[in-house]
Amino acid sequence: MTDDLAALCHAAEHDIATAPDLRALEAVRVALLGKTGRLTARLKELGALPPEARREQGARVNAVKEALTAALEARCAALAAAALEARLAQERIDVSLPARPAESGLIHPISRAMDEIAAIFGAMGFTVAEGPDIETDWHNFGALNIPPHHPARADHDTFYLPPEADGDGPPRVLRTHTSPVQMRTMLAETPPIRIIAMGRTYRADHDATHSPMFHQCEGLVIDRDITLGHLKGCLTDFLRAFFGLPDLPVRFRASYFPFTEPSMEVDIGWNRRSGELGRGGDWLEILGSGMVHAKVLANGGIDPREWQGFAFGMGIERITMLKHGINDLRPFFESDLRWLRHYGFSPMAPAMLHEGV
Ligand code: 2U9
Repeated sequence: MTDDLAALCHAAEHDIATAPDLRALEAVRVALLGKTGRLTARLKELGALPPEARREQGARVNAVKEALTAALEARCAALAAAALEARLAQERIDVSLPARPAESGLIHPISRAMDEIAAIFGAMGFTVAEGPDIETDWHNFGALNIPPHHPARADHDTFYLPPEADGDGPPRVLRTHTSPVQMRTMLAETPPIRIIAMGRTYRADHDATHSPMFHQCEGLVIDRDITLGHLKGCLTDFLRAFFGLPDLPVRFRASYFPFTEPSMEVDIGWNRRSGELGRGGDWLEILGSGMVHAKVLANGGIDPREWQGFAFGMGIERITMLKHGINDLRPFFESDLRWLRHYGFSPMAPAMLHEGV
């Protein structure tokens, strides 16, 4: 019996010492000390022995149990430490590796153009003004010298909105240009005023060169003794900075807008055949401008005998397409990731004047 117990202890110590991993060690533990384990069986046998023999044999079996439990614990700790070592060796991190480039979105070319426009006019002392997309008919048309049956209304293909729930509010439209933002600024502030207004505008027009939602940038300068010379210098500087061509030819041509008098359309030099901007011998219309009409100043609460100003307006899609050689308007708003990855701009390289926009 004693030899038998010694043999069991010896064999168990061998099994514990040679268990290759934690799973094998657990199997050894269960085979010894589990419900039907070999040592558990010895402990159960003690009950059948006479008291004297039970005390003696009990002490022996318990000593073996303690020794084996300690051996199991020691082997378990050693195997766990070895497993951790192996994992650490395998999962070692090389902190000297360069960082993986983070997945990043890109800036839409329209947003980029608006950032560039704000940077250029910002350097000339303009601030950016904003206003609502849903406008009153008066702010969008009436105040700008476009009364209800004026022919200019026909060009705007306006989205008219149903009256508000109580039916008492003013007639409303989706703004057809950003001009109401300038009108609101005139009403809210006193001159001198030097602002640009950029954002979404809406016209019920949809084909290869027109989108029902597009973006405009307009500007307004009001001060004492502002002349056509200021207008010409400001827009020439802007166009040369935006297109990155310091000698870009710029031409001013008489035109008509209800809100400016006199009015001028602005052309830039390009080559009609190659599409290249610059001294190409041809002219391309790019924006509209003029001295703010005296009636429009008065509608904005500004005395035209004391203050003068100029205003201008341009389509942002159009100047963006020209700058980057994009020949189709439609993909601007189709959210096609292939197009966006091609024409998008890194958010890590914001539009800054000192780097050249
Ligand atoms: C106020 C006074 C005057 C804004 C102006 C234009 C000329 C113009 C068009 C260019 C292309 C719109 O996107 S487009 O179709 N705009 O030609 N806009 S002057 O004049 C204003 C605006 C507000 C209070």
